[in-house]
Formats: sequence, structure tokens, C-alpha cells
Amino acid sequence: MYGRMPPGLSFLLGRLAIYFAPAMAVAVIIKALIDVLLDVELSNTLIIVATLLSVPAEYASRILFHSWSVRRRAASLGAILPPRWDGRSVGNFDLLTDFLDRFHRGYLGEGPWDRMEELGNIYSVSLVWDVIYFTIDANIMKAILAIDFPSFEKGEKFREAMDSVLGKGVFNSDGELWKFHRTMTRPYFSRDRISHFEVFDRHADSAIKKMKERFRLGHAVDFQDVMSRFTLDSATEFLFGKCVNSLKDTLPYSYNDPKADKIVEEQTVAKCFATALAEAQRVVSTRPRASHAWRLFEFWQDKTAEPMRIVNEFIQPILEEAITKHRAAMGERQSGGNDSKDEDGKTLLDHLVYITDDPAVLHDETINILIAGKDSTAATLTFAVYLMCLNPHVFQRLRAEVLEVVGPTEMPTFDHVRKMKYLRAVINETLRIYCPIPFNIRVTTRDTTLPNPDPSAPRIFIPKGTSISYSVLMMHYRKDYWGPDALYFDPDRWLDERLHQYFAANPFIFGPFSAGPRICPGQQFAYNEMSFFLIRLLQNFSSMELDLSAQPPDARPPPGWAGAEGQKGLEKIVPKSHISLYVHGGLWVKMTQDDRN
Ligand code: HEM
Ligand SMILES: *[C@@H]1O[C@H](CO)[C@@H](O)[C@H](O)[C@H]1NC(C)=O
Ligand SMILES: *[C@@H]1O[C@H](CO)[C@@H](O)[C@H](O)[C@H]1NC(C)=O
Ligand SMILES: CC(=O)N[C@H]1CO[C@H](CO)[C@@H](O)[C@@H]1O
Repeated sequence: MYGRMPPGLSFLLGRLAIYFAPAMAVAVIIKALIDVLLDVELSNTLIIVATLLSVPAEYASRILFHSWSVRRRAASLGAILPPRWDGRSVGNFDLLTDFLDRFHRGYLGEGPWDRMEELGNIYSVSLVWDVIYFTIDANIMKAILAIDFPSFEKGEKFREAMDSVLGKGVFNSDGELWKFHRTMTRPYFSRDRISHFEVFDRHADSAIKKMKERFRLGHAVDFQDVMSRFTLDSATEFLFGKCVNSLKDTLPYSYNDPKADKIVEEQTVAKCFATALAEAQRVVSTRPRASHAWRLFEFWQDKTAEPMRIVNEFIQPILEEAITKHRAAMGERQSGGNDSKDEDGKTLLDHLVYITDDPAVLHDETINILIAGKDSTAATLTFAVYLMCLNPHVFQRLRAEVLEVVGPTEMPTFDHVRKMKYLRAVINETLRIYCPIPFNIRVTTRDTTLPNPDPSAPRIFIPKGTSISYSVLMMHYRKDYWGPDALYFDPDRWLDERLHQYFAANPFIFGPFSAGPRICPGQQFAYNEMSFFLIRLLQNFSSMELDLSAQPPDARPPPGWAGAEGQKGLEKIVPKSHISLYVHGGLWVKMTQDDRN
């Protein structure tokens, strides 16, 4: 529909067609009828003014009719509407600008999420006449993601905003198409992929080596940047069988490092690829905030076009090679050759070429999984190290477990990982406090009802076509779910009596990997990758600390945060989110090498 025309132009023309064309057509017909029947000539100006006025009038009556119809449909299902948040200005523009402003300047979740105590854990707000529900209720999320799954989809708005990057892959499709992609990628995730550890090891070693070189000369390292490279290199190797080798490039120096000025950064393939991929993701993640109107901000040019050109320059030859190789192998097999049985060594691409040789499908599928898996894993590792820097006793205790279970130099195995209870607790607690995908959204495919947080009250109505935004992060901070210390980092809550009291009693209060049919298929993969890396890191380093002087001045927490309850009051960095969470300006750290390594 939006073909090759500049996005903004096609958007405007489309809207004009929707709003003005029918009114114009009716006006022309009426004018013609009056001309013929009454023989009266109406002035063209009158017709045009009437047409223009009819548009807002029609829009307003449509809204009135809609809200009447919603109340009637709710009543027919015996359901009620949720509490409503009303701003002070027409269309609630004041709320919208406040939300956007606090999204940029405030702490995680500030804006739409901080009136839950007052309004209840679900409410609706009409932003520029578009009704959105917001919720942090575990039972409602369970309904959206699992119990009433068919009534919710990612929706057209999200899909269109993401289309130029994610295309039609599993992360970005709904309905039958989603099912097709999900089935197609399943074999890749369900396999017990022990051999992954060898790939992790190679890349973990490059990452640690790079950091050691810097620490030895007294420089700070942006750990977030290193993790982004580690997950990029691992993911490209798993998906394509071809690593971009971003860990081979020089690491950046901090802004205050005398070396920072002297380094001329070379534009390697890896750097261009990583930068382009990040830029494309940044662009699409900001689009939904402007609803359909994002196209106005990219009026003449799709801002993902250039970054995606660079990304594709890397991926396309790999896909073509895989297709060619597969065709040759098929030919060989027919002429009596043999089939490689080396399942564990297969990349995702190797699996996919058996199902399809459509380059577009292969492209979208691999890009989707790359994007779905890379940043959230890197974020968890980054925030785990950040939290260990803030809580040295956690670092020491985890290191003791590493040395006890794995030993100072042994290669970590899957069995080791399984035995390491404290490691799992640290990872879970990191995922709870800094949920890597903090906010998410679904759209209803039909009228339906949601459980009321107050079980004695009627269910809550949500009409077809309504967006519902849910925050797993904010759910993780609820004291009624997690206890009075919900806002504080404490891995022990996964090991002591609190486990049974809270999480074990209601597992839906913890949802970093989502739930239901669209639950993250990479969960086990991610736990393995993160566990492996953390074990290697703690074998190699005996202490770690933040280097706050290296943190860029515009990336430090505002003084107003100090003393606030929970992690906000303890923050030494500024956490932000695009699709996934990240540390604004990077996480600058220093670590001490273990003598044995
Ligand atoms: C700590 C790491 C990770 C976290 C927190 C995480 C979280 C999530 C979440 C919340 C979703 C649901 C998104 C939604 O439905 O809107 C998801 C979906 C997905 N994740 Fe992960 N993920 C992680 C790692 C990975 C890895 C390593 C991979 C791949 C190797 C992966 C592949 C996927 C895919 C393909 C989907 C889409 C599934 C679908 O829509 O059916 N994830 N992930
Ligand atoms: C079968 O394939 C393997 C791996 O490619 C190769 O080492 C082996 O020699 C092949 N065997 C035959 C009979 O072609
Ligand atoms: C960590 O969370 C997962 C769910 O993601 C759960 O299955 C597991 O039991 C938790 N681990 C610990 C140590 O509590
Ligand atoms: C880069 C580096 O020095 N990595 C080391 C980390 O620790 C393990 C376990 O002793 C070594 O095998 C690695 O060489």
C-alpha cells in the first residue's frame, strides 16, 4: 500500500482520500441534484466550506457514536469499562506531551505508568482520540498472552511501523503467517544445542581478551559495547554460520580518556553493520509513539532505508551462498551422495533452506531472530554487571560459586550451569529489576473482556481494535506481588522462603520472556549464553567497579533521583529503553584480573 512513494506523502494522500474524498463526492452529488431538481445554482465556495466543515463534524459524531456503542456492547457482555484518565486539554494533548517528555527525561516507566495506585492496575486514556488501555496486572497479562490469545495481536500499527526492518518474520507477524514462521523456526530452538558452548567460548574469550588489554593499561571499558559485540558475533555465527567479527575491532575510549582524541576509528564491515542495525532498530522503535502519523516525520525518505541497505549488503551474499549450497547438496543427494548428519552444527539458515529457498523469507526470518535475541541478551549481561558493581557482596558470592562448581580454569558445561543456583538467582533478579523488554503492546482482534483486578467486580470490557499496553517491568515492581522489598535488587528472593511466598505461588508475576503461544523461543538459549559468559567473566576477574568519571556528563542520573525509593534512588547510570533496555552513554567499568589467568 505504501509502495515506493515517500512515506509521508503516501500517508497524507491516504488520509485525504479517507477523510475528504467521501465528503467531496457527496457534496458534488448534492450540488448536482440541487442544480437539476431545484434549478438553483449554489456557489462553489459554499460547497467547499460545507465539505471542509463536514469532516470534523463527521469525525466528532463518529466518536460519540463509538462511545455509545462501546457502552452498549460492554453492558451486553455484563462487563464494565475501566477507570479513565482525563487530561485537561482537548484530545488529551497535555497527557500525550507529558508522557513523551517523561519518556525522554524521566525514570523508567514514568508517565503513563505512575498513576496505577490511584486508578487501579488497569485504566484507559484517550490520546488524540485514540483509546489506549494501560495495565500492570498479572491476570490481565495472562489473559492477553495466554488464555485469550486469539483476541489479541501485535496489530497493524506495530507491524507497519516495523515492516521496513522486520518485514514478515516471526517477531512481526500475526495470525496464520505468524504460525507459519513460528513452526518454521521451532526445530532450531527445541534442539539440545550443547555445541553452542564452543561458539560462546570463542567469542567470550575474544571479549575478555579485549577488555584485559584495556584494563592492563588503566583504561575503562564500555561493557555494554562489549556485550553488544559479543551477542552480535555469537548470533551471526549461529544464524548465518558467518560471524561479523565485531570483537576484532578496536574498542572505544571514554570521553575523558586522553587516548580518545587520538584514535581515528576505521569503518570496518563489522562497525558499519552494527551501527546500521542499531540505527534501523532505533528508528522503528520510535515510530509507534507517533501512531500512524510517524510517516509525517519521515516525509520524503524512509529513515531505515539507508541502514537496511548496509545490513543487507552483509546478509544478502550469505543467503545466496546458502541457497546455492543447498541446491548443490540436493543435487548431490539425488545422484547418490550423502547427507550430513551433523545436526548440532547446523545454523538456523541451514535449517531454513530445507523449508524454503525464497530469499525474502530467509532474510526476514534471520533478521527477526537476530533482532529479537541480540539486544535483550546483551542488556541482561550489561545490567547484571552493573548490579554486581553496585553490590560487591553479590559479585563475591557468585564468584565463590563459580570457583566451587566450575573451578578457576575449567570450561563451563551445561551440567555446571544447571548446578549453579546462585547464578540463576542473579540472572532472574537482573531480569526482574531491569526487565529487558519493559513495555509492550497488543491490539484486540474482537470485542472481549479482561479479568477485573478486583475479583468481586464485573469483568472489564475492551472493544475490538483497541490497543492495550502492558509493562512487565512495572509488574515486577509491585509490592503486593513481590513483597515490601519489591523495588530492591536481592537475588536471595529466588532462594529463600520468599520464592514460595511470591513467585512459586503465582509464576505469572514474572514475565521477562513473555508467556503463552508467543513466549520467547530463545529463553533457554539466552540463559545458556548469559550463564556461560558470566562464568567465564568471573573466572577471569576477581573484582569489578564502575568508573563513574568515564560516564559521559550528559549520561548521569539527575540529582533529583537521589534518595528516591528503589533502584531509582541508587542509580549511577541512566537506564533507557527503545525496544529493549540500555544504559544511556554506555556502562564504563574497570575490572581486576585474576592472577591465575
Ligand atoms: C535475556 C534474553 C531475552 C529476553 C529477555 C527475551 C524476551 C522476549 C520477549 C518478551 C518476547 C515476546 C515479545 C512479544 O511477544 O511482543 C520474545 C520473543 C522472541 N524472542 Fe526472545 N528474549 C531473549 C532472548 C532471545 C534469544 C537469545 C533469541 C534467539 C536466539 C530470542 C528469540 C525470540 C523470538 C524469535 C521471539 C518472537 C517469538 C514470537 O513472536 O512468536 N530471544 N523474547
Ligand atoms: C559424507 O559426508 C561427509 C561429510 O561431508 C564426508 O566426510 C564423507 O566422506 C562423505 N561420505 C561419502 C560416502 O561420500
Ligand atoms: C528463574 O526464572 C525461571 C523462569 O524464567 C524459573 O523457571 C526458575 O525457576 C527461576 N530460577 C530460580 C533460581 O528461581
Ligand atoms: C582472554 C582470557 O584470558 N581468557 C581466559 C579466561 O579464563 C579462562 C579460564 O581460566 C581461560 O581459559 C581463558 O583463556
